[in-house]
Amino acid sequence: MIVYGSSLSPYVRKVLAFGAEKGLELELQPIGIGSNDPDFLEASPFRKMPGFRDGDFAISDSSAIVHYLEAAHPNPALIPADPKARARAVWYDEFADTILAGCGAKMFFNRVVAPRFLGREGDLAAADKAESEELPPILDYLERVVPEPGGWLVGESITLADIAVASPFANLGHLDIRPDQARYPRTLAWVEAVLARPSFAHWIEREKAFLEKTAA
Ligand SMILES: N[C@@H](CCC(=O)N[C@@H](CS)C(=O)NCC(=O)O)C(=O)O
Repeated sequence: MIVYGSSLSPYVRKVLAFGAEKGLELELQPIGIGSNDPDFLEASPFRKMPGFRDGDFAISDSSAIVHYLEAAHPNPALIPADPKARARAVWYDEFADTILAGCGAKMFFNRVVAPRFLGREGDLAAADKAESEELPPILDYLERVVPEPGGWLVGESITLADIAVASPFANLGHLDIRPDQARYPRTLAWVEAVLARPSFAHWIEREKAFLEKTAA
């Protein structure tokens, strides 16, 4: 199975970590923003990463991809079957993809992607505003819902909820932004625990090396 994109995208990283937690072999085919690669375009007609291919089946959108993987490879289950637990996992995935990653993108895109990879200035005022105004209420919310150390967002084991919500924190980490220990102790402990799992750590180490190599 092929994932098209870069693991620097929180959506791509989410799919790669989800696959790794299932013990699946997903091959990352590097694709940059705006790529015209025909195989990527077949999977992702609007050029959003990740694209995905399993033989002659191609699709895009990280959530569509993880639901496909869950249905095709049910064990270990990463999307709960219980109706309420499933709804909560889907909520956290949606929260992560829109609210959290949307806020994180304003920082990561404007401070890293635009100047370093697209050769243009980022909107640093928008990045600063996202950090000072948008991020705190998101972290306040997470601090209320994140479990005691050793726990998971939904149920008794890791699920899509943990994977989706933790993924954008890797981008914040690349910007040296971490939840404040005094104000967000549960969130910090939970983020660090999820991102330290081999399913994430493998990719985050590679990203760090790449970012160091491409630093001005
Ligand atoms: N809802 C999509 C979002 C994908 C997305 O926006 N990916 C960004 C990278 S983080 C992208 O490809 N942007 C390039 C563009 O918009 O042209 C998903 O979950 O996969």
